[in-house]
Amino acid sequence: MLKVWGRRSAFNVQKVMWLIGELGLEHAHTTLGGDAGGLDDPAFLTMNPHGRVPVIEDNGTVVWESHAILRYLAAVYGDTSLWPDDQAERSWADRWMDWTQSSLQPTFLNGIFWAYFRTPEAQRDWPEIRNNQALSNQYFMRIEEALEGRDYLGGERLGLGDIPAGTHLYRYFGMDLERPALPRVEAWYERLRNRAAYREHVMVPFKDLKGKTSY
Ligand SMILES: N[C@@H](CCC(=O)N[C@@H](CS)C(=O)NCC(=O)O)C(=O)O
Repeated sequence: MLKVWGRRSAFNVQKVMWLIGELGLEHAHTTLGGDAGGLDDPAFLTMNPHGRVPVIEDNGTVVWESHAILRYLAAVYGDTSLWPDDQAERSWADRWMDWTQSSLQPTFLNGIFWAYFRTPEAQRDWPEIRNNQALSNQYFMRIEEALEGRDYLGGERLGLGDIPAGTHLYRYFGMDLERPALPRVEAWYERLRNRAAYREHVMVPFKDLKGKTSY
């Protein structure tokens, strides 16, 4: 059976759990990381020498790095609407995944969620937070534009390209931030919230992480 290691509150784990839920894959989940610790356990480091979650093991194959896991699961268990066989269409999903990991995630998740929400008030670097907020809002405007004429970033149906960016929405809309008008992003978020797997694995309350600077 598919095995997954990670904690439910971890952003990168949520992406993977969301896809596992969408695919309806039977799995065994071991909570690891954060207060549960265990990332420096030698047996775990044998699987992922970086000591980070998520990690999966599937029929003897160990995969770490959330986006590598998403691609592995989509290739093995998904259909072509999730991650198309056509290389041009697939590259559309890949672009949104890679852009999210290299641009949106460092700016929003590290630059706001960590630097603002998870940092005690007295330690906040406001100029840096404001820069990241302006840049994040620009990035969400790029998504707003990309959603013109489509229900999902993937097109008519949920695709792999929706998962990393879509995982941000619960925190982006769940914090007291100034946001530009984003009607298409809000409609996309509404569609995602109508999906049971999104509600179960991404909409994990995060209030207890406020001011918590350690994992
Ligand atoms: N690039 C990696 C990042 C992995 C990562 O940094 N995971 C965090 C959780 S989101 C972690 O393991 N933190 C230590 C902890 O949870 O204790 C990925 O996408 O999987």
